[in-house]
Amino acid sequence: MRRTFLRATLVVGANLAASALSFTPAAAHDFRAADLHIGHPWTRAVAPRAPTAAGYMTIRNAGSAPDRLLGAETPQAGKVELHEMSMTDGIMRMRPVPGGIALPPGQEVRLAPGGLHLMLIGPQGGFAQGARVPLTLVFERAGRVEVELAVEAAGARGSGHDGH
Ligand SMILES: [Cu+2]
Repeated sequence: MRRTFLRATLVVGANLAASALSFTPAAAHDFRAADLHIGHPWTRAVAPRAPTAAGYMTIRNAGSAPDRLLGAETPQAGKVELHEMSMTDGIMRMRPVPGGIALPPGQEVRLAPGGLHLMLIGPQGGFAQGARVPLTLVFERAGRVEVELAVEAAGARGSGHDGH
């Protein structure tokens, strides 16, 4: 009995931690390409006929030269666009980012819910929680970089909690 109670408490604690944006997950996965560090690329589970899915990650440019994310591709969606959210007349809208996402040297850029994100148009066959979606990021300087989006729960808001 006591053991069961303890376990339930731990689950509650994990959920609270996952709701904090600063939470650094044990399950995070990272990719490096030259001077770029790509932290925990993730997306949400979507149904087979969902029109879009969003992709999030952090990109840190540890080098001394600027770089730029020009676009992305995946075999599992019709196409991928770079989007940003902005408030217009009190309404959040998203629009394509012209010219790509600037990656200044020594800085980290966050693609996160409510801000910059990748928009996967026409995700094919849906994304199941726990799966990985292969993604090629195309950078001006670093070139093509292969990463994987971790598919998290449909309602996931922050980075990195994979639900186990
Ligand atoms: Cu979008």
